[in-house]
Amino acid sequence: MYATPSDTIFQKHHQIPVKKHSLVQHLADGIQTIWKTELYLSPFSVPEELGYIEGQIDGSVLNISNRCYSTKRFRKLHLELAKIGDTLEILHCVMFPRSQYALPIFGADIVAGPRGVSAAIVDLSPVTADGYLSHDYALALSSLTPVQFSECRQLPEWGDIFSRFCLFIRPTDEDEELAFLRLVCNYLALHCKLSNQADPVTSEEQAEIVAGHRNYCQKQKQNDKTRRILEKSFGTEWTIRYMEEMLFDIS
Ligand code: BLA
Repeated sequence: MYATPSDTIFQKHHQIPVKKHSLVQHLADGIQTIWKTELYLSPFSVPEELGYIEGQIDGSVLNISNRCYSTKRFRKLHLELAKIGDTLEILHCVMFPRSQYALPIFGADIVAGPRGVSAAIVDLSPVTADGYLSHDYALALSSLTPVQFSECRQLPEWGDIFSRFCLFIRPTDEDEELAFLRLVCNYLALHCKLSNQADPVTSEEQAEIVAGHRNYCQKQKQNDKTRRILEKSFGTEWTIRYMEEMLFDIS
């Protein structure tokens, strides 16, 4: 399997280590390592009661752990791990830039069930009015070694927020899981490097970026698959609050 896993991430609330799907665990490790290596992390205060959450779904325990940071150019780096009984594991990661910077939104999601990973997605999504990534991002992404996956999945209707570099697949074996892991780490590393060089924009450009962030969050909130899982455990009202305040808050 993959190299140097750490079995202890996100387990401060558990006496017994929780076994994670290896792709989920390795990507969680990889994301945090890159963040710590490439960025200067500051604390981010997670809304009260939303850091670690436990509920019930169809008789199984659902638990969600959130880890957040902020940096000079990102108002919120968010890594969430969710586990539903022994059946479903989810990794959710979004990096929200501060609106003074014309930076794309890094997003990744993995959904792993008993029959393996059903959905693995990564993107650097543009938020400028023209809907395109800047030249430096497009060049850096185009320069990555292309990877072939056997099952590419179709994006839902709300997925028009994603760039042409968005990868949405169902990995069919361990090699493809590893290739996905490497690709996400490459996207993330180049994003951290390019973002470290970004200068603030004018207030006019900032207004456009705020609109782009708003659109990104609105579209993500149309993902009924996410909503349904949360609603089943925690009800409609809580889910609305969680999606608005924790997953896709505007600022
Ligand atoms: C799909 N997201 C899904 C699915 C589930 C979740 C169960 C269906 C899996 C499948 O079709 O095989 C569930 N995802 C969650 C939950 C959380 C979560 C409960 O993050 C959090 C608590 N979703 C994101 C981000 C992206 C994203 C950041 O949160 C992309 C950058 C994408 N998830 C995404 C997409 C789908 C998906 C595009 C497929 C939706 C569809 O096919 O309709």
